Amino acid sequence: MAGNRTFTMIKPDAVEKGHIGGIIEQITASGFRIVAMKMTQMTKTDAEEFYAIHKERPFFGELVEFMTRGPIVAAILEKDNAVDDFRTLIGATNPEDAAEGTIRKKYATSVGENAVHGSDSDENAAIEGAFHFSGREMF
Ligand code: DGT
Repeated sequence: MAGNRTFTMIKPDAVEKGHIGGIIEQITASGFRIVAMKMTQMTKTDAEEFYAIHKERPFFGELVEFMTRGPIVAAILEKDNAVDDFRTLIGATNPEDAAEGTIRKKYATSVGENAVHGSDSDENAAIEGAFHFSGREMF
């Protein structure tokens, strides 16, 4: 049986620093299959829609500014227990709290510039994947 899916973005900070390869290597070495992947840049409208759930938070403007300042790598990943296992692999939102060996521990700078996104539920994984990819781009 195929595993279930999560959605990730390698964020602008990690792309700028040349960490795309290192992060993808760690993701695939951890048993995730890449279902879809592309480099793209979010517009302000895209980021406001993607992060609409955070629009009342004090850091919303900063978050939108950050997520649109350069390209990201968006991907859909497949594995049993994909959402939870991926959140374990990336580590805590704040890299200071992230476990040793996690992607955020290795590559993130701060709670705002935290290198990667990982969906927080199966439902959001499907919504976020569909935000970035058409059915023809999923394999
Ligand atoms: P993710 O995977 O990017 O959705 O992050 P989560 O689920 O680990 O963290 P969440 O949903 O609490 O926050 C979403 C993003 O908002 C987070 O990755 C970075 C940003 N963010 C959260 N707290 C702060 C903050 O205090 N300051 C700034 N500048 N950004 C924040």
